[in-house]
Amino acid sequence: MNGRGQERSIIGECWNVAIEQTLVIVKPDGVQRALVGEIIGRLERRGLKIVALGLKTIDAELAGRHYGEHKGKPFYDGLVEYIGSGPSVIMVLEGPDAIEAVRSTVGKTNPVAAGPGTIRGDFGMMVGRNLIHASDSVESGKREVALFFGDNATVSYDRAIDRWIVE
Ligand code: D4T
Repeated sequence: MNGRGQERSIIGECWNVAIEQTLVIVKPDGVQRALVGEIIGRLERRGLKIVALGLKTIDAELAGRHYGEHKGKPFYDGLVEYIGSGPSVIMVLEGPDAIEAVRSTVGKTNPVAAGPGTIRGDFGMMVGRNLIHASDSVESGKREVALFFGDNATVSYDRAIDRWIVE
């Protein structure tokens, strides 16, 4: 049993919690507004580990594959134009319950509705300039990591601080 009275089940080095990977994009407005360090810093300080990272302008073909579920919606064309309007910083973050941890740090899709203390709530004003993308489920995380980085492109390594983050 661990300190919370739960059965011990080790997944990686983590008790009872799945170690997940999530795809995060600092969108072109985040890059142009010089918020890359601030945004990555918040996620790193929370405890997430960077396991892949790059800078790239997302072309219409890649945007179409990433945002395929939104094809036909009124905001789709503007979304594709915005996401391709300049370079984005694209990364894979890893950690216990990483999908939920990152989504809660990012805040609601519309920055005006996102709580203070979240990335969108602190830096955004409009849904069409909401600074950051984060995978919304384990399945979409896997699909998006493969879409942007291909298979086996993440780097596996240990950090000395991990034992102070993961029980
Ligand atoms: P992403 O995918 O960018 O992380 O955003 P969310 O996961 O938080 O939200 P989403 O998939 O519902 O929307 C994708 C993307 O479309 C933009 N958008 C959305 C927009 O411009 N107008 C809208 O009305 C909606 C719903 C913002 C995010």
